[in-house]
Amino acid sequence: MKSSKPAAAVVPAGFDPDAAATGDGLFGLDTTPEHASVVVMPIPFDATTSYRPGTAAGPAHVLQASMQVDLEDIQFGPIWKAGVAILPVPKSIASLSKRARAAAEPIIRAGGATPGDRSHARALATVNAASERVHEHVRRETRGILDRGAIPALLGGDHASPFGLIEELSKRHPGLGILQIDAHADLRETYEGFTWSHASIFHNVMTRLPKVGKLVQVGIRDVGSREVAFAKQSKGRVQTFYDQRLRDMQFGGATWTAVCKRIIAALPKQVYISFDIDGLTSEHCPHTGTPVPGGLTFPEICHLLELLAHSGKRVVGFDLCEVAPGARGDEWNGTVGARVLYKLLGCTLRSQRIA
Ligand SMILES: [Mn+2]
Repeated sequence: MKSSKPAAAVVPAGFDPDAAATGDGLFGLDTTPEHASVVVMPIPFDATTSYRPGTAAGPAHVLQASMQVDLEDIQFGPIWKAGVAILPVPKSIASLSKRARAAAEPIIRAGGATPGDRSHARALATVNAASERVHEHVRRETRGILDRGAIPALLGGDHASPFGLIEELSKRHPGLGILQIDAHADLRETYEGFTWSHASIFHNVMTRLPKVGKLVQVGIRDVGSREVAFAKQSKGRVQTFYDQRLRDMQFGGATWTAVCKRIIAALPKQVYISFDIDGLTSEHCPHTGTPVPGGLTFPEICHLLELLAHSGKRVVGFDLCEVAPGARGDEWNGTVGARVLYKLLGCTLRSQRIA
């Protein structure tokens, strides 16, 4: 186990953070992964998004939009100086996603796999095997990043993509807490027959990863009865702050600061953030897989992240998932996603006293 800080980021001589982006890395920087404090893994995988696919294009979309993000951050300062890099978008995962998606399509159209249907069974096996290959890829990349002493982050892809990252981090930080920002609980045992559905990520995490200490869910506003029961039966290991209940606290006079402090108090010392873009209000993510009315605004999220960064908790990694480009190249989701990504980086680095 290593916890050494990475070598100081190498800022290219003459780099002007206020000029138009010239590098082709994240946020127009040209920091290499070897010199970065945070390394982002792009995972262009989206086999099971049931309502509207497209998040496989998320990493490229966010990367492109990130060129327009101004680098001085009002909350977290010059985040970029800590060294932020993204790995190349893996073509093997992109083509795996296409094949898995093609296999999943008839099942999604049918509203789920029919028990006893042989072609469905074959398709499920194909999709499940593809998902496991993604997890193996993510585990391997995560180990490489952690062994260099850097902080791992993941840019999805659908919300099933970060399973391998959470697994590796929970091994190194037993008792790890997860802060999940999401419209959906993602606690379904399986969804439409897929073991690794985006709607099952936290059921898989909480049942397969015993070293994860706690899941704190925020912004949830679309759940099934078995998901509610699963959270209730978890004896406090899953704590859900439903979107409506957050609003009720505010309608009753609680400030957003007070609400955020309650959320942060529910987390253990070591924290992983899993950010599904649909946790935000749908005007922030009109093209995401499954938008739901209600949700958090961008300034509310920024306030939560800033309080978390200064709370004494330590953010050890994060993911941002379900960002999808719109039809005809609409860039809005990418624009929001790139800014959320910069804030997540700022929160993480500040919590570790790096930025
Ligand atoms: Mn989700």
